[in-house]
Amino acid sequence: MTKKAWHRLAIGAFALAAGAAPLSALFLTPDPAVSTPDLMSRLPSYQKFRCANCHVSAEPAAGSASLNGFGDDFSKNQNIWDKTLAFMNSDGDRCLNGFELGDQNGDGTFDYAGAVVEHSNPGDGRDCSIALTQQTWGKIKEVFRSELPDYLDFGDLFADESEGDE
Ligand SMILES: [Ca+2]
Ligand SMILES: [Ca+2]
Repeated sequence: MTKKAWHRLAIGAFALAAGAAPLSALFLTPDPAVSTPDLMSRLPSYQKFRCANCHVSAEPAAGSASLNGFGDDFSKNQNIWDKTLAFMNSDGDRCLNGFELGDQNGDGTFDYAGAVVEHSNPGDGRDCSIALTQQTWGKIKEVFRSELPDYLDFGDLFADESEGDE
């Protein structure tokens, strides 16, 4: 090979390397927008809120991929969904993460029959509503009344509300 050919080859190799560098950086950089689908699929359910289960933004990009409380806890838990994470309440509402994602014991299996969909968002403290209306509460008390063992006094159980009932 002539000196000129070597020179051309060197330039070609350099150009190739320079062109490939940004491409490899794209795959090697831990870009949340790239890794999110894989991480998301580790949750027991994610169809409804998708990215918003873990991210502040529903459409996170490189510059706006901040994690919400649940995303933070998930990350601290090595991105593993388990019992520890299921029993935490990352967003501080009235529901544990496991309840919100439909896997209360954190074994990775969705607890309910039918569509595998989140009950609510584990990273949004405003959305977990247990539909406990006055009517539902009445039903619960009815069940307790009928199931109450003899040694328990119903009045003790609902002491704060018994004034109006009697
Ligand atoms: Ca919660
Ligand atoms: Ca929530």
